[in-house]
Amino acid sequence: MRLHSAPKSGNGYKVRLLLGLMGEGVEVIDYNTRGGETHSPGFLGNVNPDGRVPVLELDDGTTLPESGAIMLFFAEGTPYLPGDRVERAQIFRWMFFEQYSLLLYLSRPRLWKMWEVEITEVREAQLAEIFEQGYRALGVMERHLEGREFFVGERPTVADVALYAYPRVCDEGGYELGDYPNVRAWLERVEALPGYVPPPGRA
Ligand SMILES: N[C@@H](CCC(=O)N[C@@H](CS)C(=O)NCC(=O)O)C(=O)O
Repeated sequence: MRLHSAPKSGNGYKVRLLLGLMGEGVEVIDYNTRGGETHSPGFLGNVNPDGRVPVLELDDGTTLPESGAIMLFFAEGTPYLPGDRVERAQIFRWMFFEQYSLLLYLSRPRLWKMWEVEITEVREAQLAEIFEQGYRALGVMERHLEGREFFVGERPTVADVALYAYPRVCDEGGYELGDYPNVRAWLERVEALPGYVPPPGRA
């Protein structure tokens, strides 16, 4: 199996973190997403028609894009994805929340900083909206974590791994977590798990 990824990809990091926590590893092939490598005809035709990483390539050549799908593939049959129907549905709920309400808002300011994108007036206005939505999503997590150690049940699941990646590096885009003590305590709880792997470029 091979994981197609990119060095600074938060979505690729989610998969590497889950594998680390599970005591497993995978061969990683890194692309230069900024240079457009994931939009070459070869990549679009053979790896992912969406032009994005991560993509898991199975030994028989089957390709599986989307960090959530890849994590569910690896977590099946482990404590990271329990068998109980309600617990599973709650895990999916948080993974869908991460993709729709959190990911883009937390990743975009970081990406623009990393790529030194010029902040025009239009982008300035977009950033204000992005930060508003990003802090709203962090507020949802903060409220849910009140009195809880992890997002679903009493122990870490694939939902925690999915939700962890972008809040952990959102300071690189200018977010501050000072008003989110439950989120900060939960980040530290994840960091204390055996097999924890730090995000790219962070100790
Ligand atoms: N929903 C996808 C998002 C994947 C995604 O946005 N990947 C970024 C890297 S973190 C990418 O490949 N960007 C390159 C591009 O969009 O051209 C997932 O969770 O895997």
